[in-house]
Amino acid sequence: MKERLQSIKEEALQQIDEVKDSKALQDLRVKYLGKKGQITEVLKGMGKLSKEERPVIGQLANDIRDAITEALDTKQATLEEAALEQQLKEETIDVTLPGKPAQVGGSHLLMGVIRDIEDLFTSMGYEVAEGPEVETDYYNFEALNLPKGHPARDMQDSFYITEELLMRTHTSPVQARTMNQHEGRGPVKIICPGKVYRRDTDDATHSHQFTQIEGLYVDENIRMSDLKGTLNALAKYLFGEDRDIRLRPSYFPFTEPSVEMDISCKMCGGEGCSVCKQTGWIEMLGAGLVHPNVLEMAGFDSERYSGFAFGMGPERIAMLKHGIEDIRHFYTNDVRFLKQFHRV
Ligand code: 2NL
Repeated sequence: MKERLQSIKEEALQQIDEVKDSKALQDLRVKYLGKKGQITEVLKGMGKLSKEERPVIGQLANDIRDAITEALDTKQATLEEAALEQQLKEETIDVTLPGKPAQVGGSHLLMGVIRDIEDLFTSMGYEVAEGPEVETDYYNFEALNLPKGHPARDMQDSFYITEELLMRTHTSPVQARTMNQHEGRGPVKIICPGKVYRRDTDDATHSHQFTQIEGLYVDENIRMSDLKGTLNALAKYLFGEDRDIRLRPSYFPFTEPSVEMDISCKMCGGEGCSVCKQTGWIEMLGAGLVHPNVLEMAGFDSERYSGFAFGMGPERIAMLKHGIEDIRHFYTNDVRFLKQFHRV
């Protein structure tokens, strides 16, 4: 029995030494130490031994099992280390290779124009006001002196949701709502940027969805000269100190009198070119003094209060500033277009 155990030990150590992978090593562990392993088989025959021999053989069997266990463990550690070494070698990263640049997004050109205009007006004490894009007929039309049947309602073909609800056609309803909240007390000094919707067929100069910024200043003694000074500051801020403005009479249902503002053409210095269509002036926005009906409907005493309002299209501003010739560029979102105007 002694010899049998010794030869098991020698054979096991030999095989463990020769093993090349952990799967084979695991098989050897089962072969020698498992429930049906060779050592166990030998120990089963212990019953036939004499009383004196039993502890000696038992001790030997234990020692041999310990020796085999240790050999197995040592080998396993060696194999694992080699595997790790191999993996590290294969997965070495060349940190000197150039990286793949991450595509970083930026804010949209229109958001840049809107933020710039917000910055100017907040610096002059205005607050930014926002409101719903799905609007009631009342705030979108009625409260702005556009009663049912008014021809200007046809001028702005709208997306109706129900008889009473529609996608707002301008940001003016935000101003009407804000005036209402003031309960007849001035000043109201706000700027309202946002998306608006019209039932137009998209082409180079029309989009069924576009943006607008409107401004409103209601207080005692607000006059045309306040409007003109404000618009002059806006034009110079957006297009440069060397620009002049002029106001032409116009018509809007919610203002009286109404004006349109032109900005002097820089391309030709007033000589006349294709940008200004030979006039030396470029149309930029519409404005006027708030119609007394609009003030009264919003709860303001039109004998005591007056105000000015103006509205402009950020798309138009951006097109003039950057020579963009098709409004659809703002909404087709071709990155080659967008990237040219990325700001942080
Ligand atoms: C344009 C012209 C304009 C207004 C908008 C306004 C709002 C209230 C009262 C009176 Cl609550 N007026 N807004 C006034 C004049 C012109 O927009 O051509 N926008 C692109």
